[in-house]
Amino acid sequence: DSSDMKTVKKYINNNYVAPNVQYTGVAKGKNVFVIHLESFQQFLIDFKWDGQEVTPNLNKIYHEQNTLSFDNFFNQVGQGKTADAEMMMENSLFGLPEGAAMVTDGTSNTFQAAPAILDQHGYTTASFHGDVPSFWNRDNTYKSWGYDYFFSSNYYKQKKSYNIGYGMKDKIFMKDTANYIQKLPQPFYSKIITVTNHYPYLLDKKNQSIAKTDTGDSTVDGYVQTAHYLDQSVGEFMNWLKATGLDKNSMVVFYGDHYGISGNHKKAVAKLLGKKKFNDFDNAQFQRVPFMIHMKGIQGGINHTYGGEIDALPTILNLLGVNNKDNIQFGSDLLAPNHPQLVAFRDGDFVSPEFTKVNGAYYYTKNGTPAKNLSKDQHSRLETMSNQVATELSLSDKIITGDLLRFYNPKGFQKVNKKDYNYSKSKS
Ligand code: GP9
Ligand code: MN
Repeated sequence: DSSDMKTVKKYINNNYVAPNVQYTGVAKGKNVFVIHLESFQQFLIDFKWDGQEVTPNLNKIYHEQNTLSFDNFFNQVGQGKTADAEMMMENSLFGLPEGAAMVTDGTSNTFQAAPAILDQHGYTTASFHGDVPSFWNRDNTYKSWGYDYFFSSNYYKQKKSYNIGYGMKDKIFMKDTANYIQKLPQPFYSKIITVTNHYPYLLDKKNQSIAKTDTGDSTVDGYVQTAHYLDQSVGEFMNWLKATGLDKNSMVVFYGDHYGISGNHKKAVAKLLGKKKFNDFDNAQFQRVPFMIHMKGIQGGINHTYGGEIDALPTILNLLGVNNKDNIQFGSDLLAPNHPQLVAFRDGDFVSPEFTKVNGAYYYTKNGTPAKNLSKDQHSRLETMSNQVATELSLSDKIITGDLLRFYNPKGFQKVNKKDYNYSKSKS
């Protein structure tokens, strides 16, 4: 009830981390592209196979001076996979311990999500995805999040040859999406959800331009091929952005939503990475995904701060000059000097620069050796971190399962009225 909301608010206030003021508003009024790189892991960046870079376009963006890149950014999803990533990226709330919150609570709950927040700042908001609108209950959840538009499969030219694996081929999807984007009033906030680099990593012959890997694990070996294709679609999209001049007044955010290769393929991964072993600790470190913010004139570089998807929204809002002090968000600005470098996994494990918790056991993050003979101080720090992770997960769960945001009215925020939104394509 509303007293639970008070408890949450108190916790959020007490743990508020002020953002980096040097970056406040550097992207004020810019268009925003959030490009969802399906199943894309950080290890693919600069990875070579068959004498080729697997993702040359993303590598280039990663290393550019006008890109803020993060190399210790983790996915924090649970069973909800993509849906959990979307929940964290746009609400700074965790997914649930089981199921997908977008499905179980997306329709009825009150949210204070990125689209609704940016709407108050004059933004038009749109999400793009080539799959059916009902997948992950997006067609209902996006209304609760305040998306003005949701362009899903009905809005795209459909042909059998346009699809592979899970849905539309990224290159075709991106091209059609660009046409819609050109018609959006500016400034806009747009989310573009790719899908070709999704298990089982299928690609038609014509689009294959790098060889499969040779681990012998058929679940793994197609991964570089679809990642390479996704990268090409990103390259084409960036060229389009330049050609239209939109690159001059836009900020482009890239993120990987979750792993592409699960912990069930340790042998193959070891071979892929040229390592002797790959254990559960290594798999926890393997949960790094890209997070890159690309914009003309931004002071970029590769930032080593530990963080994750929960931190994306506070980081983006600060760049846009939007104050989030009154919002209920569990992450904080990744550029903040005091950013707490504690990355919660959905099961209560965590990663931090010093310690990693895997299956309840502690390791040194640097070398993966078990953390034994700890000092009193180290011990108490581990306990504090474990408690903090547990507290934040459970408070976030309370918000979602108790629909607590309906009791909370942040200053200047206008409640979303779901009835104002309709994503069905009118048949003409
Ligand atoms: C489908 C897509 C896949 O619409 O977003 O979701 P995932 O299986 O990665 O959670
Ligand atoms: Mn996904």
